[in-house]
This record gives sequence, C-alpha cells and structure tokens, in this order.
Amino acid sequence: MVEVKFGLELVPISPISKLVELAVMAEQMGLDTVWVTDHFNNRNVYITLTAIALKTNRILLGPGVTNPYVINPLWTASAIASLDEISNGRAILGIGAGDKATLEKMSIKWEKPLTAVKESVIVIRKLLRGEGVTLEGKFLKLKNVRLNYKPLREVPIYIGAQAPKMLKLAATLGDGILINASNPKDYEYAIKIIKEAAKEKISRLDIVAYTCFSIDRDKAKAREAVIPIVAFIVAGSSKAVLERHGISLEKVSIISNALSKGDFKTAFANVTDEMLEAFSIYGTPSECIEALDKLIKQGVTHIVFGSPLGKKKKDALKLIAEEVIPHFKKS
Ligand code: F42
Repeated sequence: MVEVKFGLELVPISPISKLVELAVMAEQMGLDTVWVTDHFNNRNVYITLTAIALKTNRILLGPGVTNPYVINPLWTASAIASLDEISNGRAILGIGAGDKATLEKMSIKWEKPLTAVKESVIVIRKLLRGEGVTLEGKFLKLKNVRLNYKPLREVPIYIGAQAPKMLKLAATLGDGILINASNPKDYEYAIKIIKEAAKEKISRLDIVAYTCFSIDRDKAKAREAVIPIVAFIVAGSSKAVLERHGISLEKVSIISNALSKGDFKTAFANVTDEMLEAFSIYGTPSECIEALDKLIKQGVTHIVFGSPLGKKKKDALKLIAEEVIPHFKKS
C-alpha cells in the first residue's frame, strides 16, 4: 500500500513570521509538505517560501499554485530552481491555470488555459534540466532561452486541476495533481479521468486532495470557522460542480452578489449545510478521519490540510498531528 503523505496549505494573508511559525510546527509534527498559495494581493509566494526554507530542514515546500498568466514561466523556472538551491533540494512546484476572478481584476484574458499550462510545464522542465529552449508555441514564443546556472535537479511538478481536460493534462504531464476539492463525489469524478489518462504511470502519480479543512473538538466551532471559506468556494465553483452536488444556483447567486458587494454577513448567512458538506471537511478529529479515509480509499495519495484549519490554526495543527495523521500512519 502507498504511504499517504500529509501537507499544509498556507495562505499569505498573515505576516510571514506567523506563516514560518506554522511551517516549522508542521515540520516538527511530521508533515511532509507545505504549499503556499499565490495571489498578487497577498504576501509574495517566493519570499514567504524562502523564509520558510531558511527555518526548516526536512519538509518539502512550494507554491500551491502559481500560474503562467501573472508570472512568466521562465521566471517561475528560475524562482523554483533558486528555492530548490536554498532549501537543499526540497522544492516542489504547483502550477495551474490561475484564478479567474483575480485575472479579471488584472485585465488578463484567460485564453487557452490548457495550452498555457502545458507549454509552461514542458518549458520549465527543460530549463530545470539545464537545457536551452526554442519554442514557437501558442502561448510561449521563445528564442534559445536557458538558465545561466545549473539547477540542482528537476523539481517535481504538480498541476492544479478540477475540470476534465485539465485533469487529463495533469495526469499525462504532471508528477502530481492538486485537486482542489473535499467531497468524495469530486474524487470519484476526478480519479476516473486521471486513471484513464495516466494508464501505467498511475502508480507514480501523486494524487493530492487539496482540501478545505476545519477541525476542533467542538464540531460547532469547526463549522463556524469553515463557513467564510465555503462561501468563497461556492461563489467560485463551476456550474458543473454545483450541479454535481445538487446545489441551487439561485442560492449561489445570493452568496456571489453579497460577496461582490462586500456584504459578508449576508453571504455567510446563506451558506447551507449542504454547501458545507459539498465543499469542506469539518468536525471533530474522528469525523475528519472518517472523511479523509473515504478519499484515501478512492486513491488519494496525499492530503493537504487547507484553510481555515480551525478557529485557531496552531491548535488545529496540533490536533491534526496528534490525532488525525497517526491514525493513517499506523493503519
Ligand atoms: N489559483 C490561484 O490563482 N492561486 C492559488 O494559490 C491557487 C491554488 C490552487 C490549489 C489547488 C488547485 O487545484 C487549484 C488552485 N488554484 C489557485 C486554481 C488554479 O489556478 C486553477 O484556476 C484551477 O485549477 C482551475 O482549473 P480547472 O481544472 O478548472 O481548469 C480550467 C482552466 C477549465 O475551465 N478547464 C476546462 C477543462 O475541461 O479542463 C476547460 C478548458 C478550456 O477552456 N479549454 C479551451 C477549449 O477550447 O477547450 C481551450 C483549450 C486550450 O488550448 O487551452
């Protein structure tokens, strides 16, 4: 049986010193990976990762996820090679098509997302191998570009994917897939596509559940903490995903409209239990274990504990490390 890995998502909305503290704690508590999200309006992903690299020794670390529209893939190749150097070979790269709402704010068109991710991954790999690249692609046009230094190694590349074509691409091209979902229905859908596309490569693919997670001994507190995150997930979900979970589009539009006006009270008040079930894992340690167990049985090889973690992040991380992870390490 594959040994399941465990990771932590960090969103750089809090001071970098606090994120470093959490990453150090995650390393001390035996987690395997730490992923830092990438949005222009949060603290910078690579500066945060560098700070974490300098204070940790073992944990793997990387952006989860960057995108080729805001950050040029050549820049990403150099950033990830530099992170690998400063962390002594611990870098991992998460890359995806980018967040539509954020790109719209920057007037960046979300054109050909599959092609953009595909060409970027191919080019980044070549640069990490120390090769030169000339490409007349649809997204990238490059004339004999290369890094002026020899990267330590070819860093593993994980592709963020939920939709069918991106899942297929990730399964064929990636070393791993970051699936931003928490419910078994989404994994049933995704893993079927991944298995068909990956064929014999499936045993080498790291299938990551990038969850929205909230844990507390008091279920009500875990629930309370997860509501704001689920409101944003619901507003950003595709029609196909909402329909998969039988969520009324009418209710979703109330939340989306409220969020766009900054009326968080109305948005959060309209989050239903059905939405919480569909888009998060929350509850007591035993309830969280039960939910994660379902994903692992479906073929997930790596769990990332994503926001909010709980009402108090350090307490939640302690519960995860002391009660959740040991359950899976011994079984
Ligand atoms: N986005 C961020 O901006 N920052 C983050 O920190 C972040 C973290 C993150 C973590 C995990 C994860 O899974 C996703 C994360 N994301 C983050 C979101 C990520 O950047 C992507 O937005 C997300 O993964 C969306 O991927 P998706 O699988 O939904 O794919 C999108 C692009 C999609 O619509 N795909 C469809 C499909 O079927 O795969 C259709 C693609 C499409 O439009 N194809 C066109 C066509 O004609 O068919 C064009 C074809 C072409 O050539 O490109």
